[in-house]
Amino acid sequence: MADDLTIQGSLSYNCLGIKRKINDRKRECKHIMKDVSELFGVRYPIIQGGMAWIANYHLASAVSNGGGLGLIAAGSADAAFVKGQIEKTRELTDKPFGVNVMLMNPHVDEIMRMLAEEKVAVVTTGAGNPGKYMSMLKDAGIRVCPVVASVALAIRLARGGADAIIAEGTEAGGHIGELTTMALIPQIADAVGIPVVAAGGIADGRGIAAAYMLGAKGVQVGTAFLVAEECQIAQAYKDMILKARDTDTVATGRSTGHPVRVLKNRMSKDVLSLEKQGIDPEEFENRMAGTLRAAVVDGDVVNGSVMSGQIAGMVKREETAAKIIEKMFREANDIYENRHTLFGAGRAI
Ligand code: TUI
Repeated sequence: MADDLTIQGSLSYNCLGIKRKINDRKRECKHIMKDVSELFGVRYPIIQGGMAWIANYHLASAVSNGGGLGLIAAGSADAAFVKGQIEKTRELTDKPFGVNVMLMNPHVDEIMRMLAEEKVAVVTTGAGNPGKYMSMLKDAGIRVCPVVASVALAIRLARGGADAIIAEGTEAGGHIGELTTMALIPQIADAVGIPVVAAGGIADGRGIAAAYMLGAKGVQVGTAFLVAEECQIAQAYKDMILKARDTDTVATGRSTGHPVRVLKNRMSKDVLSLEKQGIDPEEFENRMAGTLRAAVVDGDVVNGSVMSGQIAGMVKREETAAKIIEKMFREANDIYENRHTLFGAGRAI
């Protein structure tokens, strides 16, 4: 079975994370989703979602130490805050990690300059077009992986030098696009010549295997990491994720053109009603200000924005980030190895 990632020559790990001594001194992956593992220099082709207010140095370093690519979320913070997070992450891991930059952040220019100076391994972006920062980041040797929700933007950014495209379906939590993961991944995979990472609705091995079948070479996972032991959000937020059912999320903000998926609560009910009444977009933004922080930091899951993907209904256990990753990939490998022909005997009759 070809699924080994050789790390710094003398050791390799098989799909179960078991160390094996080998002679090859090259960094080399042989598994079928190797493009993304190799691109980031990580064992598992998984990126942790860059969740604003949530993805801090604790979570990012835990995911990177667990063999995935941990991300620090810049969210709405300034460059000094993000730089501090980078320094703390570097103290906790010597593995590659990245920073997610939400492009609606008012400090985005200074953050991008700081990231180029710090030469972080990977920058992912969300909620916009990062085209104007591409050459600065690339010149600093940074892997740039924009999150997109459409084929058109994926093509533009691939042409502009992106190293991979994170294609995020509307099942995801937080700021979302319109298309589902199922429809988006194959269309983007067909349209670009760089690796595609699937995001939105993935929380177990079935999701990884499905993403691969749709043309992705890696996955991004957010909601499942909300309940990682190293994720420092308020316990009330975690409990709400653990108790959520399949139909418990809703998208607020569709009327303003910035839809955001959250768990249903009093806040979502109120703002959806205000949207129905035709609330002015600026008033809407004011109404939403501080609601994510309220949920994440204060544990106010009644009046706060409890951002979550649709897959929350399947997230039932608090575990370490490393265990979450290992389990997902063990499941994915089992599915892949045990696959049979999907119909017939493999020959047209
Ligand atoms: O960015 C995210 N998810 C986020 S960011 C965030 S912070 C926030 N807080 C309050 C209100 C709004 C945001 C919470 N969740 N995901 C990545 C993502 N990007 N999903 C979809 C997109 C996207 C959508 C349209 C990217 C580009 C795009 O088109 C832009 C263009 O210019 O064409």
